[in-house]
Amino acid sequence: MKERTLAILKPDCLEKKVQGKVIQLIIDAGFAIKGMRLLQLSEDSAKKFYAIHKDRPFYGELVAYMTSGPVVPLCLEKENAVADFRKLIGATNPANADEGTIRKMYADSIERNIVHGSDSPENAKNEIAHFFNDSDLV
Ligand code: IDP
Ligand code: MG
Repeated sequence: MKERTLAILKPDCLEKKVQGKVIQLIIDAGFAIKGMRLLQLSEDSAKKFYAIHKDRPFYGELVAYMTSGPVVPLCLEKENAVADFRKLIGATNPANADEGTIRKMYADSIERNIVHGSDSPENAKNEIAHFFNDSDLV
């Protein structure tokens, strides 16, 4: 059964100008792009998106990083999309990410790690709704 997940190409991905390469890797891994936007996150929107981390020590820096430049949210679809996308991006800390993963290839640090991926189907639904109306998705 097809499933959807939310990806975000983070500000460092666009700063490094590797968004095209990362999108190609996503397409080559079999994900269909159902929605794609280019936007600047407001502080309020970033805080809301990462509210689950509000008590973590890195929350303030995370919000500052995610609002430091434009981002590209993507709604992706394939079978087992949530788990398979997490596999494609690799561990949060690129130092621990497997060879061939997007974070291993492009990320600099545990914070500046190029890409977001939803961690459960339920969170994916909420995260997709953060950026997309149903009518925006193809
Ligand atoms: P995930 O993106 O792999 O799901 P989470 O634990 O959900 O990782 O953390 C959300 C984001 O917060 C990470 O992608 C990263 O940008 C940042 N982050 C996570 N842990 C740390 C940390 O220990 N220091 C600084 N930033 C962190
Ligand atoms: Mg997470």
